[in-house]
Amino acid sequence: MITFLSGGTGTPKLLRGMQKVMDRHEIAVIVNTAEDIWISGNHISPDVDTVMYLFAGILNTDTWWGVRNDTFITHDEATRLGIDEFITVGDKDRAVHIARAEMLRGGMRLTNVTTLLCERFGVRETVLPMTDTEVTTQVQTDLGLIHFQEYWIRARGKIEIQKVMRSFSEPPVATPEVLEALEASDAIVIGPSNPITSISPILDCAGIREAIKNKFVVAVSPFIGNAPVSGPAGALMEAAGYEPSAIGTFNCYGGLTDVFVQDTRDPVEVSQSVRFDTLMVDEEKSVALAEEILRLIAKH
Ligand code: GDP
Ligand code: FO1
Repeated sequence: MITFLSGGTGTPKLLRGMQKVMDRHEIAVIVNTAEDIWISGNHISPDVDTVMYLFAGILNTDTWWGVRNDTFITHDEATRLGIDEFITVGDKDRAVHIARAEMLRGGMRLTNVTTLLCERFGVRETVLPMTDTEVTTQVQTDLGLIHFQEYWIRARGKIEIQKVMRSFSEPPVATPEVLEALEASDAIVIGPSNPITSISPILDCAGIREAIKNKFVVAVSPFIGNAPVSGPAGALMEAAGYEPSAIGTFNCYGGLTDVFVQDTRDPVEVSQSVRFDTLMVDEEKSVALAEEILRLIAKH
């Protein structure tokens, strides 16, 4: 089994390829939940949903969030009625958020809620939230301390970030299911996700670093040069005190990485790195990178 650490865009692109070249039951994904947010009484877990929809074959791969061909009737009507839904929620997507919120309010753990939803979508891979504790990434800006989604979606990432913080009711701990998956894995792949808002929240759950310390860990850079392939990783890396590059990413993973994968075009040099085409612009590219990574793991 291989366990992947994932956010909601870069690693899912790699998983799209892995699905085609691995036995799907041999894929486990530990997913970031620090971008989760309650909207209109419902619970959005954007990264969990993206991974789940990908495996269910219904993900909108133009945006890498939401359900393909979804409608926005409820969102439009709620907005007309004066509800401040700054996140555009699709109707089918919302049904998942309603179901999740109901189950959470009923006292279920997010892990069990996710397993149940995955079963209902016919997902064969193992999808595990990093923790059952609610964790929220917040950024310090001139508007004050705001939820990461307020920064990225409402402010369109156009305001300066002074600091990145995480809040929680109690320190997040890796679930038994997460620790079991790591233990049973031949290798761990840290996909090309945002090191600050996707991977660090996973690594910082108590028990995870310890569980992967002696495993074979491959990490893929989400940066080419000084810019991420997409999204706000550059500003977040700088706010967290890291260089916005492959070197900053490597340093952020604090010695956990055995093999570091950089893009062939990346002018930045990282020791211990191997070079592949990591720009997954289509399914074919995702499959090619997945195959290269599997070859690395087989050679180990
Ligand atoms: P988020 O939860 O939506 O922020 O998604 P992730 O954390 O999973 O991924 C965001 C990161 O994916 C960004 O920093 C991008 O640079 C990176 N990314 C997106 N597409 C690609 C790609 O095709 N190749 C590589 N190497 N990185 C990518
Ligand atoms: N991202 C946007 O930029 N705009 C949206 O309106 C938006 C809606 C949305 C709804 C459900 C969902 O699961 C994700 C959604 N996203 C949207 C993605 C968004 O949450 C972020 O891209 C990631 O969390 C960033 O890491």
